[in-house]
Amino acid sequence: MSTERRSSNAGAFERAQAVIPGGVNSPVRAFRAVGGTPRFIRRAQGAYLWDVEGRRYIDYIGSWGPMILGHGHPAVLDAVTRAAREGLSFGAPTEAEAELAEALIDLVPAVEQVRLVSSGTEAAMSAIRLARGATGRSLIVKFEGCYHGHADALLVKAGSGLATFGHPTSAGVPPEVVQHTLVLPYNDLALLEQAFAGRGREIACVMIEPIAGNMNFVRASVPFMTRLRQLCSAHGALLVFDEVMTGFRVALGGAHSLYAQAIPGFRADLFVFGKVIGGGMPLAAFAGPREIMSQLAPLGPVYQAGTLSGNPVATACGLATLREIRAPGFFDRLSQSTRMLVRGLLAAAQAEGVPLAVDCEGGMFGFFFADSLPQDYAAVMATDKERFDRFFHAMLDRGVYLAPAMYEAGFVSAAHSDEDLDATIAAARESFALIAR
Ligand code: HOZ
Repeated sequence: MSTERRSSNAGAFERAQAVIPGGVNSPVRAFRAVGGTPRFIRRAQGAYLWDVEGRRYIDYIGSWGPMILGHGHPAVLDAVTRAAREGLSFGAPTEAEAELAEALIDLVPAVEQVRLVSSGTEAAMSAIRLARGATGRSLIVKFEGCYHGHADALLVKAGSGLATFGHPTSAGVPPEVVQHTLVLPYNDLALLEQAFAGRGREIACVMIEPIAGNMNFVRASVPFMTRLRQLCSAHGALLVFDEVMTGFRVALGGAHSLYAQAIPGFRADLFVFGKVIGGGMPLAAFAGPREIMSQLAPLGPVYQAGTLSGNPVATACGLATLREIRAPGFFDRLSQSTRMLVRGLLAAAQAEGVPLAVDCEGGMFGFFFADSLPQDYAAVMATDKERFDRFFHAMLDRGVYLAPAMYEAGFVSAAHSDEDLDATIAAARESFALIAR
């Protein structure tokens, strides 16, 4: 293998494709939705990524959400290296795990106990098992376009990579495994009412991305969430908030804090967290009230385990990240940056006569080539994909790294400076001009 071949994106992709299916270890990285060659990343610092060809990009993926402080934050690196020197993994409990659980409980008051795991998939899968164990029921409800990781029972009409590939349900998931999964359209009150009227007593839980980041950026409306909570309570079903993307990202208390502000007495039952709580290391969690969480082994009959769960290096990384985002004014500044970005994108699109709809919350944003914001998966799929794909490549050519599919949210970090945002908006203006033709 020549050095020259290894130091081009095309060469790196060719090499990877020979030994890794599709050349990637997670399908959305392969640029299949937008076409072209994925950038192979060599290093990252602050708001930037550098590929193997030495090109710099302003990064709006942030490892799909975790890098809220930007890359290589000194306090995080320091905590990680200190922890690594003490030991990489013990397979035994540590005090830091309780410290991280305490931090989560402090930030999300609806949570009383936390179990740490290694990925969002594992957390969502475990939350479903817990909900089924705690209620003695089998049926779970999810929404079209929401993606809760790749556990079999949840891989039905999902967003993210499954939307990209036009196969919303994966092969290899036997019908018997998903016979207990009911999928409803997002934000559709009438069908929600109908599902509960018909099968309410069978429903163990309803899992929802409160702001769906796996079909770009679609909020559950307040009336929808209000009624969902009422129906779950009335029928003894648990409401599970999947905050893998939104947790500690759209606000310090996650999306839950936004709905709790908007809906008097609102409280989800179980939570799924990931991304920001690991700060870029493999760490996720599921959490809820003591009464439900105590159904888990070793206390209760619901089994769940993991060799690397609560890994000391990942835990140190998560703790250091949470410490930083709790600094006074952190979310005000982050939200201001994100708003500046989306307003700039909108103005640039309008200046070039390109229809664009934008939304954001905290450090997470979405934009659609459409006249208005979609409310469900079908509407997201009806937005202008061809325009998105051309825009994506025009931005990439100008050194801006957006998610390579119109089904994904974008992320701003604390490391994005006003100059970075201005440069992005300038690149967008040129890109909109190009695609307007
Ligand atoms: N949920 C993320 C994308 N929407 C995960 C990234 C991945 O699938 O690689």
